[in-house]
Amino acid sequence: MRDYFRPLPQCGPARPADARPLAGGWCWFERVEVLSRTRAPRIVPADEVPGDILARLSAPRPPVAGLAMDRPRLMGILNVTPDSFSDGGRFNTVDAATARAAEMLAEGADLLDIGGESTRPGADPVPVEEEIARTIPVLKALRAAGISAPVSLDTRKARVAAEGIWAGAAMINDVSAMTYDPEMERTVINTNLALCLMHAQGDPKTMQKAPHYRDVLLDVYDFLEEKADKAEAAGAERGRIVLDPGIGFGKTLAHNLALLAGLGLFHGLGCTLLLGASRKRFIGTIGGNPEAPAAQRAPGSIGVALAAIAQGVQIVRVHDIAATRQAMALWQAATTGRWET
Ligand code: HH2
Repeated sequence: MRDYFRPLPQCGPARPADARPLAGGWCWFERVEVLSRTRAPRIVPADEVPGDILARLSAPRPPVAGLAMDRPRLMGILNVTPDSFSDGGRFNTVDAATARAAEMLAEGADLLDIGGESTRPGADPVPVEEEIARTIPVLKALRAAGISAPVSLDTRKARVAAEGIWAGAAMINDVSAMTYDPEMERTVINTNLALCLMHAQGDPKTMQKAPHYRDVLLDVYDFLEEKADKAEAAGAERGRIVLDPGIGFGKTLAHNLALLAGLGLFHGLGCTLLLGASRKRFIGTIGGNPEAPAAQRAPGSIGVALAAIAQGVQIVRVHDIAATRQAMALWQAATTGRWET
């Protein structure tokens, strides 16, 4: 049985000379938790980690969708659907979506993620023509409006991705990690687009019916490693691949928390990391008001985003841009004791 190495991330300025950068970013580490499926965890100095894994843990990540990964980036969620769990029906005309995109960018979003198919628990798949009709006119309208910020297209379908690539998408965000549509790999690999591969157990319709793992953190790690290796073997450079543990996709509250607490582990895969926890159900549950509308989960969502950033996650996918941007600025200033404008 193999060992897994989770760096213990730190962000403060009192940094020992032999500390290593975490993914070349704002965190550093000098100790690592060694995890295994058969033995109790133990903590060791970083220089006991095998050289290839240590190199992956510390190497800077190349820019994603034209954005340098040396600071945390905010991905603004733009669901052009009638039925998304927190904002369905609000932005599903081209004008409303364009206005929302401009608003999120003005509030400090670094990139946008347009989705035309809800993947909330219990959701039905959307026919491909319908998904194209929802998303591509929005992408074109953003460009026509002179909005040049990078846009990610949240789709599991190769034909939607292909249309998005023509319309100027900078990233394809596939929550099925290219397992839903056999044509996806062929469609995206030979482009130079960023490619987000997310872990999900089961499909949206049934994924929350008794999800089960041997060890959720290690199982998700193995899954993402396999998918990243497969994409790389097919021709995608590792620097283009973005990995996401898929909070809420076939996971109980306990599974979500184990992943959130262990996020640093995934840096060992040598890719940029993305996290999407915004307004998800567990935030309402832990926040003490599970029945309140999802739009009231911004404070808890920000708590999770900051916890991810404190573990070196480079991209956080959020609905509430202005509030998250403010929280990030204050987290950074309070952690480093410096304010950089
Ligand atoms: N979550 C959702 C959709 N896409 N993509 C990534 N990479 N990671 C995520 O966690 C993720 C995602 C679900 O959230 P949302 O888009 O807000 O809702 P809906 O699926 O109902 O449209």
